[in-house]
Amino acid sequence: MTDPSELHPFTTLLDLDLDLGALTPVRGEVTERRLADMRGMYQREPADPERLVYQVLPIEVPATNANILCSTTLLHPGQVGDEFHMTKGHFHEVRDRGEFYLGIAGEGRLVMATEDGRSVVEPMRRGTLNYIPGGWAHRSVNVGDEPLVFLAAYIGDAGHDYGTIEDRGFPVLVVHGSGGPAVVDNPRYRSR
Ligand code: S6P
Ligand code: ZN
Repeated sequence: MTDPSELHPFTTLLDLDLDLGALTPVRGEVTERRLADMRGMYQREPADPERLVYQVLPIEVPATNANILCSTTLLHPGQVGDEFHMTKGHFHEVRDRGEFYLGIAGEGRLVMATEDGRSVVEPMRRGTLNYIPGGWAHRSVNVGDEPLVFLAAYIGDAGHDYGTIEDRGFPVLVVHGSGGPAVVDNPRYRSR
């Protein structure tokens, strides 16, 4: 096993522009997700697949249990039909690995679900700390007009299982209702 002390300590200043929701600097490769990367995840097929939905800006350290992995996500505002912009969502490949999100800007909802179909929806905004226990899939949804920005931290070897969500979906959706954001059952959810 590598000696964890070989990784040099560092400080990353999250220089936040509250108007743009932009964060700098980035340590590592930015992941961009467009509607085309999320085929079949929204109820309605989008007309503009090239639309940028979110970026994940990592603070890269080796993905081992000696480390806590961190990233910020910048989820742009918008809708596809009634559904607000959202992340793909995933279980951790190593199911029992936990995570937390610290809200930095914007207004969102964190949709969480277990494999046996239980679901919980929690608020996200500047200053919220969402704790995601192991075994709970998680997806962020931007229900506001500004970018939703949050910092994620999780156990190094967690890994990402996107396939289960691609196959089954989440039990609930967050949609634009007449009285604001509403949580509704997902008609296409495949329970086990
Ligand atoms: C990683 C953590 C986040 C997400 C990011 C994008 O465990 O939950 O950094 O990766 O918010 O979501 P997704 O579902 O596309 O990975
Ligand atoms: Zn995660």
